[in-house]
This record gives sequence, C-alpha cells and structure tokens, in this order.
Amino acid sequence: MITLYYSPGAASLVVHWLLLELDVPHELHKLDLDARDHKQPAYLVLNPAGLVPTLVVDGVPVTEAAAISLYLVEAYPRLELAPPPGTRERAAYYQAMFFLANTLQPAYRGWFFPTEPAGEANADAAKAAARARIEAAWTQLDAQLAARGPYLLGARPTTPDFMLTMLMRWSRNMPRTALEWPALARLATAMKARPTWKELYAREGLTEWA
Ligand SMILES: N[C@@H](CCC(=O)N[C@@H](CS)C(=O)NCC(=O)O)C(=O)O
Repeated sequence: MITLYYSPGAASLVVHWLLLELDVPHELHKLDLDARDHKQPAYLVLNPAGLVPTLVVDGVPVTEAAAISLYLVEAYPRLELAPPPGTRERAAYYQAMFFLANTLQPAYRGWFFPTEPAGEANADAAKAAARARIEAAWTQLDAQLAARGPYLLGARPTTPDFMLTMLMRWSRNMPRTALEWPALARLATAMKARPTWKELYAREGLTEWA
C-alpha cells in the first residue's frame, strides 16, 4: 500500500509523475500548505521536517523527493529509468541527481523564501543570490545537454530528467525562465510530451506551464 502526501506543483510533483510513469498503484493525500497541513502533529510524525513530499510505503514513511524518486525507479524497474549499478553511466546518473537535489533545488529555497537566510533586511540580496545560482545551474545543464543530450544521460530519459523538468517548471515566473536556454527548452518539450504529464496536470489541478 502506497500513499503520496503531496501539494500541487510542489517537490512532490516528480514523485507523483514517476508513480504514474511506473504504473504504481497508489493513493493521494493532498496537503494545503497555506493551511499549514504540513506542520500538523500527525504529518510531522511522518515527515519531521514538515516538508512535502512524503511517500508512505506499507506504513513506513520515505522522505526527500530525490531519494523517493531513486527508490521508486528501482522498486518498479519497468521503464529502465536507471543505469545498472557500478557502471560509469550510473556515476553520471548519481551526479545528475545530486546536482539537482543539492545545488539547484536548495537555490530555489532562497528564491521562494528569501527571508530565511538572513531576515527581512537581507531578503533582496538573498533573492538575487538565489537567482544567480539558479541561472548558473541552467547554463551548466544547458551546456551538458547541448554536448551530450538530448537527455541528461544521452539518448534516453532517466530519473534526473523528471526531476529537472519539475525544477524547470518552478522557474516559470522568474525574470529568466529555464526555457530561455535552448537545450533545456528542447528537453522540457520532450518530457512534457509524455502522456503522463497531462494526467499529472489533471490530477493535481495544474494549468501553468502545461
Ligand atoms: N529536500 C526536501 C525539500 C522539500 C520542500 O522544500 N518542499 C517544499 C514544497 S516544494 C515545502 O514543503 N515547503 C513548505 C515549507 O517549507 O513550509 C525534498 O526534496 O523533499
């Protein structure tokens, strides 16, 4: 029995998308972040950080969007979204996932929650720094895709392409969106053409960046 605790468009999106891609039977539990559902005691038992997503597998919570994604593609390997362990492709796969989860995703925190690093007085500077880090990541990823694409690991999509698409989506209202980088735009078009993208949008009630 699998339940995804999610909020529309949040870091849970990549997990929800992979559940659909991998055809994993699951239930959805929607959290209203404005109502602070994710800070309620019952949810904090599952996810002590009070963040979205959490995947509960047979009663056991798994947290961290990237970790959940890596787990799912191994537990449900039908699409071969991960190269075999111990190969050089696997190293590139880990590198891509960790770059997205350790560098790009945290930079968004500074963009969306700019008072966190050093209070209200420094929010503008925090936001500018976050924007610079995000745009530097787009430049780096775009160069990689241009040289060795169309997907992050070459010819076929793997787990980090799903994670990257979610992260590109988050840039849609920024001064420069990820789609201004041509190889990223091509990747987004290819990933959004997957039939599950439409289903994901319908299920989460999303409209922007369709
Ligand atoms: N490292 C965590 C980060 C998750 C995260 O920051 N989620 C955001 C939504 S995109 C959240 O729960 N924000 C609510 C808050 O910070 O109160 C993961 O990848 O699962």
